[in-house]
Amino acid sequence: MLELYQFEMSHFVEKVRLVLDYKGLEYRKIEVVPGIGQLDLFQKTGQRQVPVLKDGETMIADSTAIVQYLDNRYPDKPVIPVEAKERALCLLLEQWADEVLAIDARKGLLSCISQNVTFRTALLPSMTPAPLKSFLGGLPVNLLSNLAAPVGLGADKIREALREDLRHLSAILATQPYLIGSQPTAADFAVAGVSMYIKFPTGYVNVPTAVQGEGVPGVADSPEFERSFCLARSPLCGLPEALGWAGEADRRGWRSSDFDQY
Ligand SMILES: N[C@@H](CCC(=O)N[C@@H](CS)C(=O)NCC(=O)O)C(=O)O
Repeated sequence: MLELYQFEMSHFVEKVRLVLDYKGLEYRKIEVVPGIGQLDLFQKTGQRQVPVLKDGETMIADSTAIVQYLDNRYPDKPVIPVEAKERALCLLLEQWADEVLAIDARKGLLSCISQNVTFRTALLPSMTPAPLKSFLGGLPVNLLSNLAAPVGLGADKIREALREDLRHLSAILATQPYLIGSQPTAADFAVAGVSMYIKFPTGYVNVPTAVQGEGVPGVADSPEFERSFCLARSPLCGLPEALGWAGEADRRGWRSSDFDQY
């Protein structure tokens, strides 16, 4: 069986899980212990980041390389278009998702962590000692925000960058169910995966209950993005029944009202 070396909360891992689920491939998740587990990964692959996919004797690092490997090795339900223009658009959007949206989303999460006690404590690893948890929870918001601002983590700037990202996605999705057209592609899975940090889904992966449905203020809770955000974050949900994905949509907490338009 395929093995996915992962961190449950990694948004690049999420991109790969979505593709594996969409293709209906069985896989076993192997949770990597930060630090020591990454040394093991380094010995196996020459790099220390997740995701890494193991297929028999083959090990592939990097979410984009993994998605390409999966499409070549398991061509049913392809996610990278064959037609030249669609393929180019798909790969460009995937790259934008990985290198722009993912960074904005990560900054958004950091700004939530610095501003919100619930985020700060809920996202700490479960084995974090209680005294450290309460120390971090008690740090004043102003102090953390001031520390974050010089490295481009000002909450207003991040919120505006994310809103702009979502507006671009909404404009594309206003006239078609998926980013490249009528079928989901690697671009949709990349956007869906990496935007996990903008708004944490409900009933989905092992997200702590305290942050489920929560996210970057002014983005995750904005009525303006209620619908576009759902499409941007979870493009797969566009036509779950047609894709035989009704059960998957339930598991992931997507509401049927999200799909009314289709
Ligand atoms: N370009 C890589 C990025 C992977 C990445 O940034 N992984 C993070 C988790 S989201 C990681 O392993 N961080 C641990 C580290 O850098 O030591 C991909 O697309 O897979």
